Amino acid sequence: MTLDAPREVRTGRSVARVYDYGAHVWTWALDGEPVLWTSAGSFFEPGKALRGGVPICWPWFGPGRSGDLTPAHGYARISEWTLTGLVEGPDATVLTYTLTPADAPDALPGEDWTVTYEVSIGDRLQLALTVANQGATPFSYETALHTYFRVGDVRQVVVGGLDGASYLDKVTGRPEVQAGDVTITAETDRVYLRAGEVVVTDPVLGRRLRISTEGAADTVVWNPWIAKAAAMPDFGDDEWPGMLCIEAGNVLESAVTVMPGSSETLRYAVAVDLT
Ligand code: TA6
Repeated sequence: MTLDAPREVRTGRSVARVYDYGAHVWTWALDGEPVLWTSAGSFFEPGKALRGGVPICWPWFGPGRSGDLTPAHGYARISEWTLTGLVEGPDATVLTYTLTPADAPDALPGEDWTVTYEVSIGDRLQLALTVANQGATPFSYETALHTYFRVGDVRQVVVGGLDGASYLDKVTGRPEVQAGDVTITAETDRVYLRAGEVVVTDPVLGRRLRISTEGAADTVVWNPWIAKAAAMPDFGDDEWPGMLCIEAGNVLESAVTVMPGSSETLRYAVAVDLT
């Protein structure tokens, strides 16, 4: 079994491919230059996550707050979403996807929610994930837009915007405080308790990625480095220098609770400046 082909979206300077599976933005290129990273070893099978692009982590992150939930990062990224809208505008094409408990076998009985995901493809990539609770009881979840960026050499990249932010270092398990810009010199897996504008400066590709968010409390920075990359079957051993994840969402203590009749939205936007 393989996946249905992704939708290709072309607008002005942008070309993107989006799978209905996982409502997964797989590629986005600007002026022919890929902005997102994808692994040459990615799986393309129902039930398995795609390795790269923008996986949607929902309704939990990693193994969840209990530490024992599967599938990793929740079931949204391995569920078939329904395309409910496609609007081609002069500057951007907007795809709208929905997911309901009927689409998600792992949803718990009695849950009554609708997840709506708007993907705007243009000179910027703009994502909005809205969770509406139509049920009679509050609904809590974690979420993150787990964006994989293509970089020239992760060892030369500088990530600004997190100076002074507290973070959980998932490699050591220790809480830390960021001093200055973030550079990548080893396996890096950090949940920063800050979200806002983060700027990734890539001297090799000669560009800056400006990431802005709304409705997020956390920023996750991840590069598996050598050993972790080699341990993942869907990640090439030599691919780790070419990628960096800058994720935004609400994870761990920042999990979201949506009251009955309410909704919450996570927004994530990327702009690219040439340096
Ligand atoms: O966001 C970072 C992280 O939680 C890492 O700990 C690593 O597990 C990564 O996500 C990839 O997770 P995945 O389930 O896609 O292999």
